Amino acid sequence: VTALAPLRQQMAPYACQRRTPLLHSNQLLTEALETLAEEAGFSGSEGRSLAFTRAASVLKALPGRLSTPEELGPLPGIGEHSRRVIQDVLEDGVSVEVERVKLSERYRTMKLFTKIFGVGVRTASRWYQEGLRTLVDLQERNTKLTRQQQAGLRHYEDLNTPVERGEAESIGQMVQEAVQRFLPGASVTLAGGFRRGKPRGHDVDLLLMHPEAGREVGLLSRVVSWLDSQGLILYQHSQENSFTLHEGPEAPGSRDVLDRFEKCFSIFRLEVRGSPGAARGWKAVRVDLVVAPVSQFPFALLGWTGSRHFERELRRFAGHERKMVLNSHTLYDTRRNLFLPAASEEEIFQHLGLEYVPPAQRNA
Ligand code: DCP
Ligand code: MG
Repeated sequence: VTALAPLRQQMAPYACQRRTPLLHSNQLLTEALETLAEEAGFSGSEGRSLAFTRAASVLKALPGRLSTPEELGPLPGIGEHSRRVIQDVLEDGVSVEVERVKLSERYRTMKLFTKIFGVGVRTASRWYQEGLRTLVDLQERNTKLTRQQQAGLRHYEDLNTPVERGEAESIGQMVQEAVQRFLPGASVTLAGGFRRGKPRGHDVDLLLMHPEAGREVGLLSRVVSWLDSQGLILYQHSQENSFTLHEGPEAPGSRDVLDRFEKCFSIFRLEVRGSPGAARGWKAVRVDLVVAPVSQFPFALLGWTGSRHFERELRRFAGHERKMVLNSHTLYDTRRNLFLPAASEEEIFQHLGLEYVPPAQRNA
């Protein structure tokens, strides 16, 4: 009962105060809780979803395997419902509630639809309500699809086949070569899950920047046009930079947008040998290209490395504990009314009064 006790006592309340490795000892439990988090998200219950995500995240930071519910003790961030699920899985190997969710028509359909590039919970939910159940239904009933969703449907299988690290690295290299053609000295950084050490992921997140301020302007459209002319791009839509300090520190964090960097959401055509897609010789891969001005780069890197829960917790910690506004562009101190510049991720953690957490330990 006491095996985990000493370390449990050190469990800090915010995920950004903890070290969360990629591999941990409570996979069965976190999968169950994350299924419920996902299902709550599908139902629009953001609060419930967050509670399950938090509980799962705490378990990921435990130093060992939980074997009895008692070992949990008064661990922070694990509510009543999550405890019940944990107890069920520990005692019976499964949670009846989770198994029921996984089998439910609604959950399965929502999962199928939200796995289409460009389809969020709201659209999937509407389709479900309209009686649509399969990808074939979407085609047969002539469901209105955006250009993005059409591409998502066309490449559904490839885009739901994990991207391997090697594939992410070759795409990074392709982009690096294109970048060098137009702006020598610019850099391409692999962010997202791969930077946290994940061996595979759902997409490739790349940050572009140049060490001299302003030189990055105009780079992305040239790079994308060139890659396109080489037949390497199957789909893309770009978004202009819309960040300005004059909007005030809150603007970039507004609900509807993740950040305001110039970026390109794309699907690359990646040559592959060996499965999958081997027969065809190529595979469709989701790639996000993001351009960060050098002064914002550490914030962009921190924001795009994730995990999503780690990011959410960083921002919550900054706001509640420090009265600061953190986003992927800047850090603003509302007590002193000033922006806190940073030349590295380490400096951002310092400003926040947090111990530095390296990317491999941000798998919250
Ligand atoms: N991100 C975020 N909020 C979003 C989208 C992205 O905070 N709405 C940040 C955190 C993510 C990172 O950007 O870790 C990349 O987003 P992904 O959705 O690609 O997530 P990962 O790269 O972590 O996972 P995967 O392996 O599935 O790509
Ligand atoms: Mg990613």
